[in-house]
Order: sequence, then structure tokens, then C-alpha cells
Amino acid sequence: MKLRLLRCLRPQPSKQAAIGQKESELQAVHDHHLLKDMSKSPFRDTPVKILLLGTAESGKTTIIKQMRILHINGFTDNERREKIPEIYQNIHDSILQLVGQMGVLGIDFGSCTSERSADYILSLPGLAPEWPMNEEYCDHVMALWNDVGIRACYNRSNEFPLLDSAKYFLDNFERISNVDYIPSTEDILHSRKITTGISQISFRVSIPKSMGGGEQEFRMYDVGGQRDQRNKWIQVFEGIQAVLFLISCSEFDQNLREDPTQNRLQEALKLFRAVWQNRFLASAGLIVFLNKYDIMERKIRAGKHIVDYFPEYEDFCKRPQQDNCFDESDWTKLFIKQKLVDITQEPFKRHSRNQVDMGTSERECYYHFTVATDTGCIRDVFCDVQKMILSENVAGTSLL
Ligand SMILES: Nc1nc2c(ncn2[C@@H]2O[C@H](COP(=O)(O)OP(=O)(O)O)[C@@H](O)[C@H]2O)c(=O)[nH]1
Ligand SMILES: [Mg+2]
Repeated sequence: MKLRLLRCLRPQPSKQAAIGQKESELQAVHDHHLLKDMSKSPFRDTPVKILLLGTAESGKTTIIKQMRILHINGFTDNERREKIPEIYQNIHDSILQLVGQMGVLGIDFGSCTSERSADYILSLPGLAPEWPMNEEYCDHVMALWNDVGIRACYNRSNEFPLLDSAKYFLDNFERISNVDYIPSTEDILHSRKITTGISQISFRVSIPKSMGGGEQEFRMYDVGGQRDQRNKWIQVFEGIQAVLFLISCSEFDQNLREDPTQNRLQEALKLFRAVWQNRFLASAGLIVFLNKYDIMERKIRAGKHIVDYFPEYEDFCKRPQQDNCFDESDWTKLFIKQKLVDITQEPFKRHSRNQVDMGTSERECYYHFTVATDTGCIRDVFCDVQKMILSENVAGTSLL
């Protein structure tokens, strides 16, 4: 199915201004006909398939969890309890990693008591303690998280692989270590488990009356993001209507777990180029989530600057002031987005069998800044995405 995005639903400000009154009216009539046609179109009976792509830890599995919260009925108490070992493991991995890095970074503990707590933690196996956590373990974890040395180590956590949710779980440790603990929805959204296979979620959404009414089934596929998982991706490319590409805005100062010499944001941009140019995905709509901007903003407030990793940022900021750029976070967001836009405008020649064979593509790409752990944010963004995809289908069927 050939897909085309309807500009009317996501107008670009500059383009919007250029469209005269008359053209807008014509466009509205055209859209009305398309939307009216939609109820007759065949795609309603077939699921709309969305493929989540992006490097490891960009937020793909978190989006699947959000779909479950928003469109299915979330998590039962039993399912919540089943997440306890995963959350315990996240906490255990985080504290072990922090304690282990103290020596590597040459940071001292704030007290002898903390040193003893560190010895205790290092004497434990890599596997997290079982439920319920024993009191001794809890006391040591709490003492360490309150230690000034450990906090200094945490502030340098871009220099080693640490779970993004480490702070969230350690800040909430007292509640989590309680015997009556049942993970909250927020805890589940913050927990992390590596995706190795391909997982799928199906859900139905009601379509607004203005778009023809009724329901549409969506199927979303989540694949592993690590380098060694990417050869599996091709298996799910067939019949995909849209790719949701996740890129983490916060990883500009971090290196890959798989290859500590490689900057994570550079790797994500390389992957984006490969996805954009992939011939098996050439007819799919492309939507980008510039994710984790909450962490990016936190980093900038803590004195990190993207220019130290991407020197070209300096020239980028000399451009005329953008309306919506008030501070360094805004400029950083815009800079990362521009990197993606530049990739979609690169002319390219076919180098491999997997690349599309064309000059510059006419395809459009849609960008959203997101915080995947924030249900409200994903609800709003997904509402837009849904409209776009449904409109694309309408446009697609009208072209058949
Ligand atoms: N603070 C914050 N954490 C996020 C965000 N998106 C994902 N995470 C966390 O980042 C970690 C990796 O996310 P995950 O969905 O497993 O990434 P995946 O490897 O692409 O599936 C998890 O601990 C998530 O809770 C975000 O926008 N903000
Ligand atoms: Mg995953």
C-alpha cells in the first residue's frame, strides 16, 4: 500500500503560512472526501502494523508498556508482582555498578561506614536478592545512596553504563524494599529488561466520528535494539505501515555498552540513516520520537554541553534565533532534530541490496519530542500519530 501523509493534519508552520485561503478550502473539501471514503476502505479489516526501531535503551519497550496502559487495561496485581524480580535486579545492578566505578574514577567514599557497605555489596553475587529483601542489604543500599562519594560517581555516570532509571529506583528504595511492595505503574514504566526476541502488542482504538467512526486494530512490534539483534529486524518488515523510530536525546555524552569507543548518539544517527534508506521500509511512513528529553534537560542543568561531543553545535547556534529556542535545552533539541532532518535530505547512491534505489526521497518524516515514561505525553503524541497513520491509509487507498 502506498502511503502518503496528509499535510492537513500536521501542517508545518512555514508551509501553513504559504497556503492561501482558497487552497485551504480546497484542501478541506478534499480531506472531507477522503475521510468520508474511509469507512468504505478495506484497511479497517486489516490491522495497522507499526514497527518500533531504535538503538538499545532508546525507549521501545516503554512505548509498548504505554500502549498496554492506554489501550488495554494496564497491569493486574499479579502481573505487577511478577515485575518485582526485574525491579530488584535493576536496583542491584545500579548499586553494584556505582560501587564498582568508585575506584575506577578515583572517587573516595564519604565515610568508613559507607566503605564497609561497599565491601558488603561487592561480596554479593550479581543476581539480586530474592523477595523479601533482607534488612541488612536494605540498610547498606540506603547508606550508599546517601553517600556523597556515590553521588559524585552518579554525576559522572555518562562515563560508564548505568541504567537511566537508577536514580528513580534508588530514590524510591525505601518504598520498594517494603515487604508489602506492589510495583506501581510508574515503577513498571521505569523498569528495564533487555528485549531479545520480537514481541508484539495488538489493541483496538476508537476512531473519532470526524474520521468516520468505528474501530481500528493496531499491531505494534518491538525488537531488540542491540547490534547483535538487528539481523532479526528484517523478519518483521513485510507489510509494515509505519516505523516509529526512537532516538534518545539524552545520550549525546554516552558511549555504547556494546562498543565503549562509540558515541551513542552517533550510533543512533547511523542507524536512522540505515532505516531511512532501507528499501524494505521505503513505503512505510516514518515517525521519529526524540525521546528522553527529561534526562537531556536534567543533564544540561547539571552542566553538560552537547558541544563537547558535537563541536558543530557551536556554528548551529549562530543561526538566527529560532522562535521557540529560549535556552540551551531548546537549542540542543533542535540541533539533534536538525541532524535527523539533514539525513533525510542527503542524496544517496545505492551501496547495498538493502538500500532504496533513488536520489532524494519525497517521503516525509514526522518528529515528536517525547518522554516515554510519561503516560500523558505518550497519550497526546500517539493520538497525533494515530490520526496521521489513519489519514495515510485513507490517502493510500484512494490512490489504489
Ligand atoms: N526518564 C526517562 N526514562 C526513560 C524514557 N524512555 C525510556 N526510559 C527508561 O530507559 C530504560 C530503557 O528503556 P526501554 O524501553 O527498555 O528501551 P529499549 O531498549 O529501546 O526497549 C528504561 O529503564 C526506561 O524506563 C524517558 O523518556 N525518560
Ligand atoms: Mg526493549
